[in-house]
Amino acid sequence: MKKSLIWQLIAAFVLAIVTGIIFGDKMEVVQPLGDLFLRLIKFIITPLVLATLVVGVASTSDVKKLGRLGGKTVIFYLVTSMLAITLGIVAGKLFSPGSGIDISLEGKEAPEPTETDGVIQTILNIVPTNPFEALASGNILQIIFFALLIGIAITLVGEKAQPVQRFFDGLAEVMYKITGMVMAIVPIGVFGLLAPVVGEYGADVLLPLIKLVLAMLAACVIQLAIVYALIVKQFGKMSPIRFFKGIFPATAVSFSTSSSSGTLPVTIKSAQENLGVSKEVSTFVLPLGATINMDGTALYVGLCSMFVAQYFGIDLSISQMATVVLVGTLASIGTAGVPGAGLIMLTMALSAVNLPLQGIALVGGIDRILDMMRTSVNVTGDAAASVVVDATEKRKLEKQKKQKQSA
Ligand code: DAS
Repeated sequence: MKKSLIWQLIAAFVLAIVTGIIFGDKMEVVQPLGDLFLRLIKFIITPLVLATLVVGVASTSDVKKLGRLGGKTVIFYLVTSMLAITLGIVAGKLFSPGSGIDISLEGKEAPEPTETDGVIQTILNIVPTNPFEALASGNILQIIFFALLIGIAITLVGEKAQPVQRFFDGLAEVMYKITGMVMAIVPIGVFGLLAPVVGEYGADVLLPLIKLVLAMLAACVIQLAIVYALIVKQFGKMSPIRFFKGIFPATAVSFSTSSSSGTLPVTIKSAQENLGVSKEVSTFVLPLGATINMDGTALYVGLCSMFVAQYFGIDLSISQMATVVLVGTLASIGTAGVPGAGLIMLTMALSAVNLPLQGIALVGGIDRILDMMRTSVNVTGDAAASVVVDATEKRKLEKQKKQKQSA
């Protein structure tokens, strides 16, 4: 990645914050720049994920290796999500953001109770009944399922399927090229998305809930600067500085768009070009992560469950907190990486422990700000997973090579 892109992104952030503070909600005039950028990266997602994953799987031609890749990835995601939700609960205990706040719920409607699909239904939902509908609706989990089967079938069919593999090879290269073209306007997109948000959410909106915002910020920083830094260093054998610098474009785009799925093209390109993650690993781990791995959201669900309980003067028992951890982790698997997804997961968690759903109305007013923070953690967590899985695969290959040489 060009060094200039980092500086252009920092400049875009600073300009967005300064102009947002000075001009307030007048900054909505630049919203079309952000919307154009968002449409451009969303346009890339489906063909990029489908083509690159088919090529990745077909080139692996080792179903056992695919199973190993999938197993490592899912275990990584479940462990970091449960860590994150526990961190959120601890932050809620330490900061007590819901105690003593002066906000009235007069006239605020409670949303309808929402329940998780349950483990079986969540897994069944991964199988598309119509793959073309999955492509049209951008259902990433179903696209991944479809791409995996195509890739495996290409390998099993062999020679006759070569034209199909060449088609997806070509499509993958074309989509990488288009992603590179769109990456050139990332700073403009970040500015167009961020400035109107800064202008809209002034101090008057944030101050009443400042303890919650600060608790969320502190917990996100811990998840990023301690959990992920330790993980990439220990298991990814990568310097945390190199990791955070390399993934910065994706962290910046996810912060501005509040969409893990929307950021996916930038995450894939940053992981490959800046972190050296192989195409085979990045095109499998990252699309999967954009949908089922939401550490930031899990952290937010844990923290806000504590916030709501404190606001209503309810003491959550250990078993209720355990329920929040389990429901939050399960809900994150079935929830798409789009803006506001976390609010749905929070509704599920509050329903599961019978906390008043009016609590959603309390945090809904600043959800966009909290969403920006949790989505950045979601995407950075996905990238950390790709670094670790890639490093362990490379170490395994090295070991196999040495064994062959010594044999
Ligand atoms: N915005 C979601 C995402 O894209 C996260 C959330 O809403 O919690 O990951």
